[in-house]
Amino acid sequence: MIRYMTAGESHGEQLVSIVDGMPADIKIDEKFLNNELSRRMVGYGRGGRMKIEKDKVHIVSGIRKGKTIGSPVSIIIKNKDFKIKELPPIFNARPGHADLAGALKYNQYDMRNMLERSSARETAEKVAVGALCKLLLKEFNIDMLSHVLVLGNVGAYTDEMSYEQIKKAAESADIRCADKKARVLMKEEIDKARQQGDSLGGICEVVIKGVPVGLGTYTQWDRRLDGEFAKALMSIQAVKGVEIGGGFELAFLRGSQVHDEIFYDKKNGFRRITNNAGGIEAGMSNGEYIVLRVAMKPIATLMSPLSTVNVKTKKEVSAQVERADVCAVSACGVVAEAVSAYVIANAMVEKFGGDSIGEMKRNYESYLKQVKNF
Ligand code: EPS
Repeated sequence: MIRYMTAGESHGEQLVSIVDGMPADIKIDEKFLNNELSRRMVGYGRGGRMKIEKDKVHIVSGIRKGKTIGSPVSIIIKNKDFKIKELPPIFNARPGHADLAGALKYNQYDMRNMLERSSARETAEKVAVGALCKLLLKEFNIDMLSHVLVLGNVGAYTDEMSYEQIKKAAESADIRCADKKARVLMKEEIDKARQQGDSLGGICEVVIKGVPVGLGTYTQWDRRLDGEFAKALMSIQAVKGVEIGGGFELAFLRGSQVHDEIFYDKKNGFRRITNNAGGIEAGMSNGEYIVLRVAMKPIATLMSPLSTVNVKTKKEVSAQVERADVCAVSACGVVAEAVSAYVIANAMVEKFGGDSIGEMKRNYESYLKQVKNF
């Protein structure tokens, strides 16, 4: 099993993660890892912090001669904006942030102690870990994309676009939206929100290609692949909703309109024409593209702050104003990819045995043969 933990505060010295259970012999391409970190940092609507940071991985264990060796991999990312000791205390709790519940839970009046760890700065480490998992997935030709589907009240239209077209279009735009017309309107929305001291959320979609049939299982609740995705995606900072395939919309339709009919031909084996299930049936991958969506709430720090209470004086005040992003939906898609890469990598290791890539590949090939000859 692959497990990981992260540590580090937003303005602390550095972020750290330890990734345990990575198979041996994965080629580590640091350029790829750093490129993944930069994909997370772009995005129209991000704040001043992204101009300060130049995120780069520093791998300090688990690798020798450019390959994993089976022992835990630890990754450090330095914070250029390291100034945690100088930062003033926060007593005016921001609605929507970790401030108040965290203060009461940890018995701390200075809510800087909540802000610093709950900040989405931590997602830099999630992306580094996800990048490592993507290197494992590349060995099995598993690829993924993410794009912005909704930002504020603007929706993108991508129904007629192929996987490759969506990927190319999203990667070429700083807003990470594949629909050219929607991009313009989304940027206008962000500009408007910025002028009004407000913030915005949205919806991102992740599509994963090349996942074999049979990852995850229906036999136990905590081994279902859909459950694993829901947990990983829902745990991203500011995410309030997760959908798989047709998601909530399926509830309004009839069974005959929803379920993906099954066809068979000698050349391609079993196949579907529709994919309302989003590549997962009964907690297992079914061999189709996996389609996931996350809804991100608007950023909680507002330049025109909401009403709140000072936790020391108990008086009504305006919420703390801090430097923040107006909108981080574009970054959220990259983070959603990263945690999805972790879920798939972990499920691959579970199914195909994960001490070395060679062992995994032998088991994988033999399984594919079994499926083909079924
Ligand atoms: C964040 C607040 C901003 C964001 C930050 C998340 O940081 P700062 O308080 O330093 O201006 O830029 O995101 C990152 C630092 C990052 O790397 O994505 C928050 O409150 O969650």
